Parts: sequence; structure tokens; C-alpha cells
Amino acid sequence: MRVGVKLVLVAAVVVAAGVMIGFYVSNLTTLAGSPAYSLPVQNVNGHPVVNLEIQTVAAVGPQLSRNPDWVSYLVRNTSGQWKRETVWSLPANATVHVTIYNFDGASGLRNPFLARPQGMAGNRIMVDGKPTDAVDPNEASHTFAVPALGIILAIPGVADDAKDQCGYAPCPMSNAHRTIKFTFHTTTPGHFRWQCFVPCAAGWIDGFGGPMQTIGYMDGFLNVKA
Ligand SMILES: [Cu+2]
Repeated sequence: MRVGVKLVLVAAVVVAAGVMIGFYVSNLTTLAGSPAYSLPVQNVNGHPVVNLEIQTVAAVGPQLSRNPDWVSYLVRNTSGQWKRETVWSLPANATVHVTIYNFDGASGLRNPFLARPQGMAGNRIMVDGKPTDAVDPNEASHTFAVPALGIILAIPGVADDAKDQCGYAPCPMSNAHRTIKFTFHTTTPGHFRWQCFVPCAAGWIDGFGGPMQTIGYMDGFLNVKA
């Protein structure tokens, strides 16, 4: 084959691969896999306040997903039901009180720097009622991070030998869990990605496939609206 023909073929393959990767990424980074949930907003002296309740689970279960063994985040709606919806609509310039109930064991952080909570009020979190400004990196199950807002925190896991561990989600509060609380503030309107940075997707290459890269499990968005 002539060199010119080879070059044209290589260029065509590179362009086709680029277009396919583009479609793949745009599909993953839009609302694929998760409907949006608008959190109820309270008005406290003219200031919007939102309570966000989340649970993190080792296995999402057949009731909530056709991938029952995938690790996941769930949100509690106003009727008290846990939903696999990770795109959350919030008002701008609001105070957001977050409670995370973690029912999953530890996977550990690859980057111990992420063990120091940052970007929330006071740069600290409450872990089982205790104020904490550094989590043991080996204890982390997941992180909740909103890179564009500078928010990152590690979620400590349930001990391996804990009793009454959750099988499939939604997990009842009677199952072993850790409780993490913190407050952050939204500012300008925008579409902000949030995600877990712990390679927690068991059975996938380096723990980063499947639920780690699919909106509706370990990733989502904050739709901050004016
Ligand atoms: Cu995770």
C-alpha cells in the first residue's frame, strides 16, 4: 500500500474514533441514567435552605437498578422514599445541609490528600456526631466532591465485622451505617458535576468502570438555578 493511502486510512480511523469517544462522553455527562430531582426549598428569613439526605450503598439492589450489584448513591425524597436519582436541582445562594448515611465498607483513597474535608462550611464534617477535619484515608468508602465548587470530603466506611450489614439497597436505618453531616453554600447558577473519587466499582478495571462512570450511581450533577 502506498504511504499516502495508509496516511488517509489512519486519519479516517482516528477521526472515527474521536467522533465515537465524543458521543460516548456526551452521553455519559448529560442526564444519562438519572432523572433530575428538585429538592424542596425552605425559606428561612428570606434565605433559601435545603436539606439533602443521601445514602451510599455497596449494592443498589434489583428494586432500584437492573445492575443490582453496582455501588450507588441514593437520595431521600419528600415522601421518605430512597431514589436512585443523582441530578439534584438546588437554588442559587442557598444553604444546603447534607446528611449522608453510608452503609458501605472501606475501599481506601488512592490520594490521601482527599481525606481532608474542604469547601464546606468550616472545612470540616461531622462523622457520627463528632467534628472531623481529617478522615483516615484507608477508612474511606466514597468521596462526595464537587470540583467546580472546591468541595471534597471522604466518607468513612462501616467496619468489616459490623453486625447487621446491608445487603441490597434501600438500606434501613437498622443496618450498620456511618452518619456524615456538613453544610455548604451554593453561589451562582450553573451545572456542576459531582462525583466519587474512590475507585469503589468492584469487579471493574482499577475499580473505575461501571457505576463510577455512569450518571445515576457514583456521579451526578448539581443544577443550581437562579
Ligand atoms: Cu464511590
